[in-house]
Amino acid sequence: MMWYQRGTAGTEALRMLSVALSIAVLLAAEGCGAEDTVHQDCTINTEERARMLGILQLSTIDSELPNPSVLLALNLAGDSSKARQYLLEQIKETAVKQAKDMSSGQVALYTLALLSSCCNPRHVKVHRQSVDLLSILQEKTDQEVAHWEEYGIPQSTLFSMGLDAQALCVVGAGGYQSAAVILAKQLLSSQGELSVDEQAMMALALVCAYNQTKLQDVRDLLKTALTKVSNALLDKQAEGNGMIGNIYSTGLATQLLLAAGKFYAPRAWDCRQPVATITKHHLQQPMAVAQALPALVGRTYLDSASLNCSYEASTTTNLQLDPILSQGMMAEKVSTITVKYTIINHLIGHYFTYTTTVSVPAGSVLLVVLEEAQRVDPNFSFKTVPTSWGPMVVSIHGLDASETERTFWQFFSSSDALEEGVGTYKPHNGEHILAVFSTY
Ligand code: B12
Repeated sequence: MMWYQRGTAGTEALRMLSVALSIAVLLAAEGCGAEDTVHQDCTINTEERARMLGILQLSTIDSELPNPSVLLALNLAGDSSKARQYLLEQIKETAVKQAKDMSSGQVALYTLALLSSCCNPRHVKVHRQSVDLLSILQEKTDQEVAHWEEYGIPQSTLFSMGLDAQALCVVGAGGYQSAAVILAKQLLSSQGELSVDEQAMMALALVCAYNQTKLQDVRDLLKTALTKVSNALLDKQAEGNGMIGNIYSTGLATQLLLAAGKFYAPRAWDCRQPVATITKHHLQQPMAVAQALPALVGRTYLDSASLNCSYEASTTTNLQLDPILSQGMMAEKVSTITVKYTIINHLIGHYFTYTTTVSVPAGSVLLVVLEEAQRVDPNFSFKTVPTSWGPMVVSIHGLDASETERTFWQFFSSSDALEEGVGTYKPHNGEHILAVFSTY
């Protein structure tokens, strides 16, 4: 039985040929490298690719948790460094030990990361222990669907459900159709309320599902949703001069526009615009780089199962850290800034509002402000958990965020919601930061 299929091939014959070739390569090799054709006009230059790969490679040593999005990006960008190999081993070990306790979206990312490394997710084996990641993913996706049917919301996030359906579809496993139909209906009924990131990940799943399904009414539904979303993202690109949503969602939206060409045809897409926008920004955060890089090399998550896996001699990339950033950090050390910080709960239980003003070294990230506030006044006590995007604040003043209640601590600069977390956002002198207990 075929355990995976290419999701984006143009014709049936080409798809079958591609599947056959990929399986042959898979049987012959354990590693990977990618050599298919990509949109040459819309790919980043060699220097920027090397800089981004360097950040990802370095993150494999730095991070506490192995990050499947990083492995996926390294593979889609054709990296064959030792760092990639080291991360692959860590991903396999973590999958075997922890997959059952992960969220559905995490299992989906592990599946895509392993697929793109030409490892069979049905049988991940490390030190005589093994795990069937696909069965776990199928079970967790069924739970997401059941939760949706009962409460009208996913157990985790729509973004994760998009990843679940993508992984199951790309692998050719089935069991993603109900999720795809839910995602399509949701995109049609409330596309405007969803973030660009969510729309892109949900719609990418639909592209794969559309290419695999023969049921005419399902195809019609998926086509309508994909036409709506891809056109909406093209409109956003035009409004934002290349930016689709914000800088962190532009890469994911570009993936969708790469994969969904036939759904907005004959409308033209200037793919150079978002690529130039992201390149100009010189992303630094490993997770931001990991989500942006696939589109910048002309690939999407749907290509995970069709990479040409063959080990070449290991290549290492010289890490080029942004000189402006390091100079800036040195200059900023000399002075201090003052930041006003307010915490508000007007949502549940005993309402509270506390405000303080703290001084921290200029150039400090927001986390330092929170730590200083907590040090001088225990009312500002807080807790964080490590995530793929860095530390996430999960509790302030003893009030915990809850996935079941769908509550979280939302951060603002005056009235504007922050677009980065406490581990990377750098407040300026005189800024007013607010943490507001909110729902999503
Ligand atoms: C769903 C979502 C949320 C949900 C998470 C709900 C949940 N428990 O599942 C909620 C609403 C809580 C949320 C909050 C925030 N988010 Co958010 N979120 C997302 C989104 C759309 C999908 C994440 C996901 O499901 N991933 C799939 C799963 C399988 O992967 P995962 O690693 O397990 O995902 C976890 C982390 O992503 C974490 N998380 C979610 N958002 C953030 C943000 C930060 C800064 C951190 C450290 C962690 C984190 O929660 C996920 C589930 O546990 C992403 C989009 C994206 N491009 O990744 C944005 C995204 C990650 N979020 C973002 C931001 C800015 C925030 C906030 C800082 C917004 C704010 N102004 O307060 C807050 C976090 C504040 C805090 N308390 O520290 C940015 C991060 C950009 C950056 N460079 O740091 C993203 C990329 C959106 C964007 N394009 O701007 N988010």
